[in-house]
Amino acid sequence: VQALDYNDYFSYQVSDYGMSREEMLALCEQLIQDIWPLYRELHTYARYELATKYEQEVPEMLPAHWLPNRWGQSWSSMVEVEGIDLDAILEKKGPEWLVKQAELFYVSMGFEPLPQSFYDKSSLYPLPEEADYKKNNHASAWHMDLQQDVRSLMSVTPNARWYETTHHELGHIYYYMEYTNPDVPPLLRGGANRAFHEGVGSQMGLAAMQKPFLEGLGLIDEGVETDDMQVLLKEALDMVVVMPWGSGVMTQFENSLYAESLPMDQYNKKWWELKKKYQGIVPPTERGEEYCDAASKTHINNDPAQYYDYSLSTVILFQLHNHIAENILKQDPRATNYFGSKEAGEFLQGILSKGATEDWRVLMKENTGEEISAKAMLKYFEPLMSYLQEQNEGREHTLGDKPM
Ligand code: X8Z
Ligand code: ZN
Repeated sequence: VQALDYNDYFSYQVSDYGMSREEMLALCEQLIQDIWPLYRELHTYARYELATKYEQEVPEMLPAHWLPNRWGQSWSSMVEVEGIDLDAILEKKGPEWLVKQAELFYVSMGFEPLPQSFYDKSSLYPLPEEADYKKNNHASAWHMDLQQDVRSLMSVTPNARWYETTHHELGHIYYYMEYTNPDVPPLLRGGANRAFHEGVGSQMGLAAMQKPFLEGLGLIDEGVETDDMQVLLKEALDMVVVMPWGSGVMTQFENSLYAESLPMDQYNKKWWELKKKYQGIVPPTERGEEYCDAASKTHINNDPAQYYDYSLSTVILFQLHNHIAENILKQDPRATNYFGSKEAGEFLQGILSKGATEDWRVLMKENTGEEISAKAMLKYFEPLMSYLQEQNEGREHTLGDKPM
C-alpha cells in the first residue's frame, strides 16, 4: 500500500471511509467517551453479579475467564430473560429453519427471495463429523462475481446466537443483491462504507429479537410477561460492550501493529494493557510473550485493520433503527415489529441500492438527518442507565471517568 501512497496498512483500510488514520482514531475515542458512563455501570454490575455467581470477592477488574465470551466482546449470555428462552425454542426448529426464517423476514419487507444458487453454493451448516476436511466456523458472506453469485459460510446451529448471526450474514447478502444494479458500476459495488455493510444485518438481528416480532412469529406466547429491563440489559451487554472492544482494544492494537511498528516482543503486553484500559478486563494468569493472545481473534489474523467497522456499525444501526421505529413504524424503538413493513424495506433499499456511489456522510444525513453519533444508541438505552445506577448503589466503580 506504500506504493499507492498510503503510509501503512491501517491508513489504507481507513481510507474506505474517506478519512485519515488520525480522524478514525479520534472518532473511535469520541464514541467510547460517549458511551463510557453506561459501560462503566455495566462493568460494575458485571463485577458484582459475577462475583456472587462464582462466590468470590469482588475483583477490581473483570477476570477474562469469568465472562461468557473469550474476548469479552459480548457478555449478554450472563443474563437470562424469563419468558424468552430462544435457545430451547430454536433447537426444536432446526438449523434450516433459521436461514429460511431470516430470508422470510427480508422478503416480508419487499426484498427478493435469495437465488437458488445461494443455497446450492453456500456452506451453511457445521460439517458432519466424518468430514475429511476442516472448516472455518466464523460466519462470513461473499459476493463472488460482483453479480448474482452470492454465498455465505456459516455453521448455523439452532440457537439464539446463530439466529442473530444468520440475520447478520443475510444483511451482507441483501446489500450485495441491492447494489448489483445498472446504476452502480462494479467498482462501487460495496457498502457506503464497511460499517454500513456490517450494520444492516445486525439491525435486522436486533429487530428480530424484539418481543413484538417474536410474538408475531409465534416464538414466544402472545402477551407473555417479560422483564423489559432485563431485555435491555441483555442487549446492552452485547451492543454497548462491543464499543470499547471494537473501537478501543482491537483498533488500538492494530494501529500499533501496522502504523506504529509495535515490536514483536511486546504483542501480548500491549494486548493486555489495552484490554485493561478499555474493557477493564484482566487475564486469569500472567500472559507472557510466549503467547500471542491477539491472534486468537479471527479478524487479527484474517481480516486485518478494520475491526472498528463493527463498533461504528453498532452506532449506525441504532441511528437507522430509531429512525425506522420513530418515523416509519411509529413504534417504540425497544419494541418494534418490522415484519411485513414495505415502507421500512423501501427505506433500507434506498440506502443499500446506492452501494458506494454516494459519500456515506451525505447518505446518512439524507436518510436520518444526522451525522454519525452515539446519541441514538444512548437514547435507546436511556432507561437502563437509571436502572443500573440503582443496582450499583453503594458499589465501588473501579473504572475512571474515561479509559485509563
Ligand atoms: O465477525 C463478525 C461477523 C462477520 S461477517 C460474523 N462479527 C464480529 C465478531 O464476531 O467479532 C459480527 C459481530 C462482531
Ligand atoms: Zn459481517
